[in-house]
Amino acid sequence: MKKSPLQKARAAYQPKLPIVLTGALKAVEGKPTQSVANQAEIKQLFPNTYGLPELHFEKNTSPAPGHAINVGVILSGGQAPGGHNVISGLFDGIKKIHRDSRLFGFLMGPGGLVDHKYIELTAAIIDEYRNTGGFDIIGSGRTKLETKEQFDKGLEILKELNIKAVVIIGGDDSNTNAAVLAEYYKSIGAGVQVIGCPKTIDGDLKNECIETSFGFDTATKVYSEVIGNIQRDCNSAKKYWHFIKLMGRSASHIALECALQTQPNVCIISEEVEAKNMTLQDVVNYIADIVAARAADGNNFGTVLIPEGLIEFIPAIKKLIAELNNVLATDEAAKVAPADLEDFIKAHISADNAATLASLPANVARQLMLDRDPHGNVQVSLIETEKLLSEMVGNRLAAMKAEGKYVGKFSALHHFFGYEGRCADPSNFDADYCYALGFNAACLINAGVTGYMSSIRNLVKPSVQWTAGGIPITMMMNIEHRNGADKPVIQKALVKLDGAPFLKFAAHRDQWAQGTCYIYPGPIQYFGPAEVCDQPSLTLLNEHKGK
Ligand code: FBP
Repeated sequence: MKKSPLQKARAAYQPKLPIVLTGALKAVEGKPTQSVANQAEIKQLFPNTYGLPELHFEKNTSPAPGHAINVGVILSGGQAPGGHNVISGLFDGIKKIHRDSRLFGFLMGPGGLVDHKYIELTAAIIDEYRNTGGFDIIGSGRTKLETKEQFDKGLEILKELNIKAVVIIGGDDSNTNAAVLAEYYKSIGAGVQVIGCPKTIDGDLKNECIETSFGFDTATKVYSEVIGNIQRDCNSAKKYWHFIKLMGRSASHIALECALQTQPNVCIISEEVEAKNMTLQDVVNYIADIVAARAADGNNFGTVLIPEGLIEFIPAIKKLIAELNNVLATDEAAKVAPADLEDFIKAHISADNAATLASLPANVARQLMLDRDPHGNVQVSLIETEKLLSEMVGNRLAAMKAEGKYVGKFSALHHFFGYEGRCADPSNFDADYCYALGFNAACLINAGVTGYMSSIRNLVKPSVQWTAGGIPITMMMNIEHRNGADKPVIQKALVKLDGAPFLKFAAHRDQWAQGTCYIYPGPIQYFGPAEVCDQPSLTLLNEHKGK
């Protein structure tokens, strides 16, 4: 594979492992845990893996000899920078336990386990991918692992390859799968451990014990660089409003982090829109008022950050989606021919929801009605919210002009940043964090546990001071209504409106709206002083300051 000069230099980067993971270690058990909600139901569904204690690793003075072990690894869901380092950390971790340990990668996501598609990840392959972005080492996919047939089919190949543990690198849905798989294999005495690793650029897989998901740091730095470049452009030409949609299926962590990094004129936070019970028109009016106020100062330009998931948080649309999901999950709907599905849906939803549906542009309504990913999520990345909002803002400004409330010119440009950042080479933070997550997963396997997520904490400190351990996945679960039924799932972490990152944004946003206070973060730096290269996200820093 031909490499760029930066790739060559970057390949030599040695991720900084937390000191606690560098020598012999022992697992120390904490108190038994409970799920975040619905304790009785989750306990009943996970009788073998519920209530396990948290674990943390400490140095050990009398290490036990390690045994060779075969491990499988799966990359699941959307790409996130650092996935290759989780795998290289895992590889180095199991090799440290015993040099004859072997790592197998299942291809194209959880489907590879079920379909028995895999490769052995040798040292030569791993070395090609250290510190690189992407998931191309084995590919990723969104197959949902949920049926006994899938689990049993997977077990056939695990037995054939003598694999004793599977590491699933994924977001909330994929780690839910990991918990279900762990429970099933334990219940039948399969002798296969399952360990999860917290991945997603969306940043919504986090809680008290998982400080951040990997990939968020790099992706938001890439988006912030480009937003900064756009801001410099618009402050130079002074003639465009840029409507920028940012990935993050549900929560607005990405938009909030980018706002903290770049200080745009407007940033919408979906969780606030929901809390204030705002309509789409309320959001439009809010933006139009800022455009008009800037125009009054002679500033006919600006930036608007829009979280990808906004549409789902507008209460009326959220209600509509919930009913659509229920209707789509019925046996009756399953029998309807695709061409007749829209009419079927319209005939089966309430009058209120039908009115909301009719108020939306046809392409948005279609997306909400028909497109779902395998986990039942609306594919919000396909909805052009940035264009929808700018069109509505344009209409609102025209009405304000007619009333004499707006004097200015409004010319909008549109951007969607998502795929640009998901496969970037990991920042030093993500390179170190991911390597530690993978290495730590090997330590959890060696400790003999199953149904745990790899947990590396103390992340605002230099990486050598990070702590390491494992969190029972059932601890993060609650019951939610998905695809027409109540299911145990990992609770998504939304932006907290009383949390330090949002409060910091809220305290400054009026000033950023009227003034032009842009920050231009510039590109990720891999070599240079620590204050330039090793800074964690502002979300993480503010959350820690707020404690
Ligand atoms: P994960 O939750 O699997 O990490 O994926 C996150 C994400 O990047 C979202 O931000 C986005 O909505 C979605 O994936 C898009 O996925 P796809 O490219 O498969 O449509």
